Amino acid sequence: MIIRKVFPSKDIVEIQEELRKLYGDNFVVIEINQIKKYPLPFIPLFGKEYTEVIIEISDRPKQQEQKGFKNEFLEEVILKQLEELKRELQSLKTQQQQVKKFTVKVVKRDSDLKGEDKKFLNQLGDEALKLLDLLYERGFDEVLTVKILREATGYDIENELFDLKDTPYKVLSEAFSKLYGFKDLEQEEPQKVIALVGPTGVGKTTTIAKIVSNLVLNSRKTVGVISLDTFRVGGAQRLESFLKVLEVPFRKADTKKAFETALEDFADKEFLFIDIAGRSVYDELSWKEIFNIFSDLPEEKLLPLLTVSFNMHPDAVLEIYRHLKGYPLKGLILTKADETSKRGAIFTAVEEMELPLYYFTNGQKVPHNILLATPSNLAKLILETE
Ligand SMILES: Nc1nc2c(ncn2[C@@H]2O[C@H](COP(=O)(O)OP(=O)(O)OP(=O)(O)O)[C@@H](O)[C@H]2O)c(=O)[nH]1
Ligand SMILES: [Mg+2]
Repeated sequence: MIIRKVFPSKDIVEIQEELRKLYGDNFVVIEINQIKKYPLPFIPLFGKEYTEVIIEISDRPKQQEQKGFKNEFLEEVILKQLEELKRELQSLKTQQQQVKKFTVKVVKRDSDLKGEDKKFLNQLGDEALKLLDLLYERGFDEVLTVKILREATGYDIENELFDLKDTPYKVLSEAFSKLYGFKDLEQEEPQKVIALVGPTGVGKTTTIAKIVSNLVLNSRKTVGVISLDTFRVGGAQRLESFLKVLEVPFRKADTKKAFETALEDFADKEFLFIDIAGRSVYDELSWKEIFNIFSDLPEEKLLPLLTVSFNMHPDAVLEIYRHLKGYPLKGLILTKADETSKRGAIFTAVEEMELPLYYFTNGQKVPHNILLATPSNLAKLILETE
């Protein structure tokens, strides 16, 4: 006799037990189906899942092959359920690994983070997490990373997560524009005396050559350059030869008097650059001498730009800044972006100095390897892969 039974349960072992209670061992499962039942016929609403089992009941003791058939069938169903469980487990494992990977990072670098910041980091969506990884990879410290991510993300109510508001390039540009100051030298009032100051070898002279080329060749500005790098053999020679090609007037000045004469000579120039040999922060006398040369210039005329390289440790940059704090530094130039992938590290110092950014340089080629400091150029430098 073939009969059909419907069970509210989906658990096949439970169903088998029920059947066994009813028919002992004298039944064979022929078919199992998952079905849906609706309270109102023909209206497919509020359906509930049931298991339909078709069995054959026999009066005779059960034969071996029938048992085999039933077991085979059950095996197949159980295997299917196991497969599903396996898949679910696998997906849970992957999720757990991701959480672990992320937690390790946060725990490793969260020494300075407040509780609410840690909570924020643990609520980031996939795209925001990718950006978090990138910012850490670029050397941004954890406090800055949180600040940038707070600007870059919005709350997604549906998923209860903070995720990127737009593409990484756009969100980074926007975040940087809010967090740092950016200035364009060409928008400065005319006849500023621009002096690049900083440690030895960061690229001050090379950067002056790049800026001057661009001002003269692209913006058709009138420029003069004065070098205070007179005590080193050949200190000013390369710059002088380069400027000759550009037909930019150049003077060397080793005294305050010579400097003032050069200033008078260049009184008609729109931009005036001062090249200074780099020196140690500890050489205070030498810094005093330099700023003494500028002392008769009205402060609003002088634009000393601290020049440091992306590959310097932020503490080293801050040490220089603190030593020079008595002087009127007005902005920053960051050089050698091409020499490190950790281009975010220096922003710990940038944030503390609160000086606006003027230029980034990214290579030795004059005049090409220079970028105006803009939020979007900074975003490009941060997103760029080597
Ligand atoms: N990779 C790389 N090298 C640069 C960059 N800017 C300058 N340099 C190189 O850095 C070296 C030093 O450059 P300078 O311009 O002489 O540096 P400086 O700051 O004037 O040095 P001092 O006058 O000695 O204080 C040179 O070999 C430049 O070619 C840059 O953006 N990237
Ligand atoms: Mg130099």
